[in-house]
Amino acid sequence: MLNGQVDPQFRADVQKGLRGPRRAISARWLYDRRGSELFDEITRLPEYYPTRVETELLAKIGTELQEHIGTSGAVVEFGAGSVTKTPLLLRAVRPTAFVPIDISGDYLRAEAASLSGEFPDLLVSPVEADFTGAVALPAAIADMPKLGFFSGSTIGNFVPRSAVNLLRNMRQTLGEGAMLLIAFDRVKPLDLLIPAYDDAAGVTAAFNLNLLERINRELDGTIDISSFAHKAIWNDRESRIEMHLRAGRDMEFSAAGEDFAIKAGESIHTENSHKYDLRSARILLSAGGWTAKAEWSSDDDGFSLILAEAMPVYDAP
Ligand code: AVI
Repeated sequence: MLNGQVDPQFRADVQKGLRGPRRAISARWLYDRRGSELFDEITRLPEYYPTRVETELLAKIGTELQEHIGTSGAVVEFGAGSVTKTPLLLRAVRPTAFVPIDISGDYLRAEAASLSGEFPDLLVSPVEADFTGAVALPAAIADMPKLGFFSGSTIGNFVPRSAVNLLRNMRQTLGEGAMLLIAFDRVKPLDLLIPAYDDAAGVTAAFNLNLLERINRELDGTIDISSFAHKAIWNDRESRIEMHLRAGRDMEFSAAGEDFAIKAGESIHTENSHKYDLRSARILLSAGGWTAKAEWSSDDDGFSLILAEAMPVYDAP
């Protein structure tokens, strides 16, 4: 909902996504207010290692990071940050300015207010925009060296083609010579991966099923949510965890003014979370115009932070 109005893009995505034959709805629609609360809960689950591991890693590499970057530039965060990770980075690199970019003004204002209190000398200048496109940064930071921050391994939620577009747009936003600190979740054994996306308390299931609640609420849907089940599947060929909503019986329902049918066992694909090894992460970065300069990994090599630079582009060889 945008100011009480249904986002027309949500309506269009749901109509197209439910028609089949391959049913899929973009993961961006998982994050309404309830979905964002549930995701917050996910980050605190014992099975969901990425948030915990990235926070530990950031705390550990602070001094080294500062040696690479120096101080006194601007940190530009893609997506409103986390209350723990962002302050860790700001304490390590002590920038002059901090620019969080997010599509949700509410999150941005809350983050800006809390950081201004915590870092009174920091110039906090939020930008309300869709960071997947190129973004105009505030004039006040135009001449400062820039460090982009893209945490959480959110790059994994984009299929490679979109991930490359995103990285290119980040390069355009930050400019040649900028640095980017970006998190990648690594390929790991399935007994760790699957529970991270299908936890014992059922929070990830509720997060996924909330998409159907949202469709019923915002698009006058008649979906029998109790007949759908959350599934987390490892797709080895694509190197990703997929979230699906699987129908437990044949169903007919309407939503967004259209009628749909789904058979028992068929599913709606709702999210991808790609997992990388360091080589493939470097290649992805390089396709997006970024050269990896330094890398830090958790002790079990399950999660990595890569510092990359937007170097002048030379065509091969
Ligand atoms: C936001 N993103 C990095 C999460 C992930 O791990 O892919 C989203 C998520 N989906 C289910 N659990 C977490």
